[in-house]
Order: sequence, then C-alpha cells, then structure tokens
Amino acid sequence: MKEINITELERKFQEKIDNDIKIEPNDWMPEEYRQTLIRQISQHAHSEIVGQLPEGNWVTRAPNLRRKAVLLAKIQDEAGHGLYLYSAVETLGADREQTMDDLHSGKAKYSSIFNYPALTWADMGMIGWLVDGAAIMNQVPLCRCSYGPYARAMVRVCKEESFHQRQGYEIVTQLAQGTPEQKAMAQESLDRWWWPALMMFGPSDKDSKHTAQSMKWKIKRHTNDELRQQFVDVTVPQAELIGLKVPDADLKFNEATGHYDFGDINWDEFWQVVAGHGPCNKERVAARKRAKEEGMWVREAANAYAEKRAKRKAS
Ligand code: BYC
Repeated sequence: MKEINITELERKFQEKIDNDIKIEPNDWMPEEYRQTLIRQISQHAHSEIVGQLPEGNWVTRAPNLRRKAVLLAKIQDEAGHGLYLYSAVETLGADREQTMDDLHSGKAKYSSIFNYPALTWADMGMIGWLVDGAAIMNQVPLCRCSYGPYARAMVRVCKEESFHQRQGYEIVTQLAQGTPEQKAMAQESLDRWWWPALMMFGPSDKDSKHTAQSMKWKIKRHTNDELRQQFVDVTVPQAELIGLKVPDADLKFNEATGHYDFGDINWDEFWQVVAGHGPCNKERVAARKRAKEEGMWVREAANAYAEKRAKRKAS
C-alpha cells in the first residue's frame, strides 16, 4: 500500500492557500484547520440565531406597519444566515444537532453583543447601524476565506447585512432629526451600544489566541484590531453627520495616521460577557433551549412523515 505522506499533503494544502485556491469539503485538510472552521462557523451561526432575540422583542412594538414589516424581514434574514452557516458546518463533518447542543450547554460561544438588552425603539436602529455595520466590516473579508462553502455563504449574507445596516441608520437618522425626546433616545442608545459594538471584533491582537494561525490559513484576512479601526473610521463620521456624539472622550482624528484614535476598551467587561456573566446571557440561552424543546414535536412529526414516505416508496 502506498504510504500517505502527511508533510507532503500539508505542503500542497498550504500551497493552495497561498495561491488563493479554495479548499472544498472533499479536499484533504489538516485536522486543526477543520476544527478551527467548525468552531468559527458554528459560533457565527449561533450568533445569527441568538441575534434574532433582541430584535424579536420589538416586533409587536414597532411604531408603524412599515417598520414592523422591515423588522420582521430582517429577523427572517438572520434565521436564513444561521441556516446557511449550519449547512456550511455540516460540510466539515460536524453534526448539526451537536453544534446546537454545544450552544445550549455553554460549550460554544456566540457574539458577546447579543447579551445586551434592547430597551428602546432606538435600539432597533442602533443594532442595524452599529451591530450589522460591525458584522459587515468583519464578514466582507470572509467572502475571500479559504474555505469555499463559508466564503460563498458570506456573499449572500453580506448583501443582506448591508440592507440591514442601512435600515438601522435610517431609523437612527429619523430619530436624531426628530423631536428633542427622540434625539435624546437615539443618543442614549448610542451611549449604551458603542462600546459593546467595538468589542464584537474580539480581543485586541496581543490577546487573540487564534488570529495568527487563522491568518496563515486565510480563514481570517484581517486582524481583530485592523477591523475595529476600520469600523471606527467609517462610523464616527456617520454619527457626526446626524448630530450624535460618540461616547468616547479620547476619540480624535489623527492627522498623521489618517485614522481616529480612540479610548481604551473595557476588556474586563468583554471577558465577563464572554464567560456567561453579561446582562442577558442566561435569558438568551434559556430562550434557545426552550425553542428546541417546544419545537421537538414538529421535528418528530416531520421525521415520522419522512420515514413513512420512504417505506411506501420502498414497498
Ligand atoms: N463574542 O482568538 P480570538 C451578526 C472568543 S453576528 C464572543 O480573536 P477568533 C449579526 C473567540 O471565539 C456576528 N466570543 O478568536 C446577527 C475565542 O474563544 P474560543 C458574528 C468572542 O475566532 C444578527 C476567544 O474569544 N460574527 O453578524 O480568531 C443580527 C479568543 O478570540 C468574541 C462572526 O461570528 C465575541 N465578540 O476571532 C445582526 C464572524 N470575540 O472560540 C448581526 C465570524 C472573540 O477559542 N467570526 N471571542 O472559545 C470571526 O470573525 C472570529 O471568530 C472573531 C473572533 C473575530 C469573532
């Protein structure tokens, strides 16, 4: 039998990556590459699904029919993103049920941002503008990720996120140009969401344990700090345009670098939220567990029907 030379396989794999040739599900890949993708893509899928919860909270209280229809469509888009991503995880040999159980047991993470509550209507605007805005900044480069199914899923996801970001900015703009009470509501919301939005990009580069290897494999195309800086540079002028103040006393445009300098992020708060101690962690996971339990009868009925059909076909 011909001996499989792992070093040679690894060399060819890295050569493909270096030449920007996509890795597809049936191609050979190092086990760590597969595990990194399963971790990142499943956590990304969980974020999309959990991300529906703060917005779902406002569907019945949207201020008019148009806003309600748009919000519903956005939430449905997030469900769709979760589904493409769970499918992408399955192409790596992971079991979908298991990845969800990992979310419910607390083994798998989801984005820290969704552990903050949506308290006012302005928060719907702020989530679209800042949270989807940050998501786009992070996900556009993922369209060039080395793993084919993830990269392709991201193309559609980014188109939809871009619509989400614009609808959020439109809500915030209208509030900022409305009555003094509406403007105050928008400012109060920005004050609460600004720092958690910056935390979405993950720990600073010096504390990020996965970035170096993920960049080598072209899973990630930019570091966490590079993307965070891009987000600040794009978003601060948007806030200024509508007369809102970013809650950072140290924020200042730096003529020498061409970028905004900004204040220190509260990393203790970030790690507390990631460890499960944020304002809404328990509520979010409980909602997902409940959804699984309450939807069990639908899956059982669908499976029973599928089995019956298969038997009828076979006979
Ligand atoms: N929250 O070494 P690092 C959305 C974890 S949803 C929680 O830098 P990596 C949307 C990290 O997992 C947006 N945990 O990791 C949906 C790692 O722990 P593990 C979701 C975080 O993977 C609905 C540890 O910290 N987007 O778009 O190289 C409505 C060390 O971090 C966070 C994605 O998931 C965090 N913020 O980089 C609206 C994009 N940050 O796993 C919008 C895909 C870090 O070793 N993911 N951790 O236990 C990524 O790009 C990367 O995974 C990250 C982190 C930049 C997030």
